[in-house]
Amino acid sequence: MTKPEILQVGYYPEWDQGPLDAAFTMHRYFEADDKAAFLAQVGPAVRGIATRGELGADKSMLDACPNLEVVSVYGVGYDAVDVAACTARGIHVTNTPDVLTKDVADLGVAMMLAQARGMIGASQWVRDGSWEAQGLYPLQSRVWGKKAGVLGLGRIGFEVAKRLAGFDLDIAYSDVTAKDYAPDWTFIPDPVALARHADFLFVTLAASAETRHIVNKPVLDALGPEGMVINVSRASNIDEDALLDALESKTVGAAALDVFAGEPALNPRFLALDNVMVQPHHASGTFETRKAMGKLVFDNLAAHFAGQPLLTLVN
Ligand code: 8YV
Repeated sequence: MTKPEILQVGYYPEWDQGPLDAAFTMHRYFEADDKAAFLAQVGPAVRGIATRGELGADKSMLDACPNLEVVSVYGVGYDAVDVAACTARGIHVTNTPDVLTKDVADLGVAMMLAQARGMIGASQWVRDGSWEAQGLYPLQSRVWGKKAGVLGLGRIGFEVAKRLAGFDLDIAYSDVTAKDYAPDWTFIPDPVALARHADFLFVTLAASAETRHIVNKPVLDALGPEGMVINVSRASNIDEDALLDALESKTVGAAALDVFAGEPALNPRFLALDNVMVQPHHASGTFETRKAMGKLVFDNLAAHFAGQPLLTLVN
C-alpha cells in the first residue's frame, strides 16, 4: 500500500521522525532551499501537513496542497494555521493540548521567580568574582504575598494560578466569564483593572485576532513601575513596541518573555535591557512533554489515515 504523503514544515526530534518516516512519505519543507519550487513540486500529492505551533500553515501553503485532508500541529497553539481556510475546505486541524500544560506553567512561574529575585544577575555575580570583590548582591523584591493577575484562565492559566497560590500569592484573573473551577480567585474581567490590581501579570491566553495586543499601553500603564509582565503564550498578545517603550522608560518594572514577534529573531531593543528575562520559546521543552506532543502529532495523522476519529480535533 502506498504511504500517505505528508508535508513536514519543521524539524522534529529523531524519536518522532523515525515513526513518521516509517508510516508516511515525509516531504521536508524546512530543508528545501527554494521553498516555493518545493511546494509546487510536492503540493499536489500532499494529503497531510505536520507542523509546529509557531510555524503553522498559512493560506499560501494550504493553497499549494489541493488534496490536503489534515493538518497536525505539534503545539497547543494553532494561531499560525489558517483554520478558517482549512474549515472551508473540510480539512481537519489537530493540536497537542493538555500534555504540555504543566511544563508551560512551570516555566512561567520559574521565569517570574528568577526575574523577581535577580537570579541570572546573581549567578553572574558569583561567576565573575563580584561576590568576593564587592560583597553582598543587591537586595531584590519579595515575591510571596504579592498579587498575581492571570490573563486567560484556560488550561495553562489555571495551572499557573495553582502554582502561584502555592507561593502564597493572591490570585485574580481575567477571562470571558468567571470560572466555576476558580471559586477562591478574584474575577476581574477588564484587563486594565486586572493589571492595576496585579504585581505580576501573566499572559496565558490562546492567541487569536481578538486577543491581538490585548496587553497594550493602557494595560502596561496600569501595571506600573513595580509590575512585571510574564508571557508564555504568543507574542501577538502583547503590543511589543509599547512593552519595549515601557521597559525602557521603567513605567513597567520588568518582563519575563518566552515568545517574541518575528522569533527566533528578536527586536535588539530587548537585548539592551536589564529588566527583561528572555527565553527561546521553550516552555514546553522537556523530553517528557515533547515526546508526548510528538506522539499526539503522529497518532492524529495515523487515526485520520486509518479512518478513525481524531484525538484532538480543533475545527
Ligand atoms: C511549540 C507552542 O509548538 O504549544 C505551543 O503552542 O508554541 C510550543 O509548544 C514548541 O516550541 C514546538 O515547536
